[in-house]
Amino acid sequence: MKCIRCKKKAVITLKRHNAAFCAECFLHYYRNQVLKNIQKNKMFKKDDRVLVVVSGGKDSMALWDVLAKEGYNVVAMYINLGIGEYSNRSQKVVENFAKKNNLPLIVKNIKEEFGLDIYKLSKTLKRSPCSVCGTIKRYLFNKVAYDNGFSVIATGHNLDDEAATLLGNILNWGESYLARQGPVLPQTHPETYKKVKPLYTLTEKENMYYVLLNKIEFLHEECPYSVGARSILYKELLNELEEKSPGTKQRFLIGFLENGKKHFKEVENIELKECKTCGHVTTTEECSFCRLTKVSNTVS
Ligand code: Q46
Ligand code: ZN
Repeated sequence: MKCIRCKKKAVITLKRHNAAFCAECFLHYYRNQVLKNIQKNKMFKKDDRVLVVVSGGKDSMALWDVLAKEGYNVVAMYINLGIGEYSNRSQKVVENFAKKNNLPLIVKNIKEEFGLDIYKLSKTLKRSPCSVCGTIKRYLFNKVAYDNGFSVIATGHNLDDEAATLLGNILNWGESYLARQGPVLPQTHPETYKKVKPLYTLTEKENMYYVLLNKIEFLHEECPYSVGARSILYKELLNELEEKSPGTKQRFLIGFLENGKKHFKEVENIELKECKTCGHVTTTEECSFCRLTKVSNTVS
């Protein structure tokens, strides 16, 4: 098969676009997609300070690399979640990349800095590790953005992630979630941040090709707590559909964003206040991060 752009031998086929590319033209297509997503959705400009959340996985590593190469003003942030060797290995990957490319990186360690243990907290509170982890990550992203004067937070969510989230939200008729789902989550308060997903039209596979072609080191293993997650089941189901009908995921997500989303409204108007302990913005008297820290002090 020939590359649709330069007619040289193709090495990558993208069935959903009915296209094939050589390595060079694939990278051109990839960069164009990212730049188009940023501009079309007014995510950020060249002079905005962007905090890029990185985990060491292929998606966030691809995002970090492409934004840095395109000249955006990015600083990466990595959180060591204290999940055994998985966390240590991912931290190494991220630190190596920053060092090799001379890029700024902020590292937070939830055990060492805050005494938080996701496993212990999830057992004590009878909550899933991912729900505890989500609370901690959301808080720290906002805190780091606030303390360091960033204007936007970017994450490596891809088309597969977004389509799986959409399927989950539809199966549960999560009206508020559906109203909010999209590549840009606007800022709702001076202390919360605009959150953007520049890779939302690119698949996991395309991100994988990007890191492989650029010889970017990444962590191949997934977080051990992701095993059995509902989102993985949704991804598998969507992959089956995609296999039989290429383009399904893209039609599902983009069709929703363009035609479906407008029919959903945020149900409640949440009032934001200051946490009585840390002063950061929250919906309750004390924010969930400070409550976790207190529980953690009683169990350790
Ligand atoms: S890191 Fe955290 Fe994920 Fe691991 S514990 Fe769950 S939420 S699966 S993106
Ligand atoms: Zn607080």
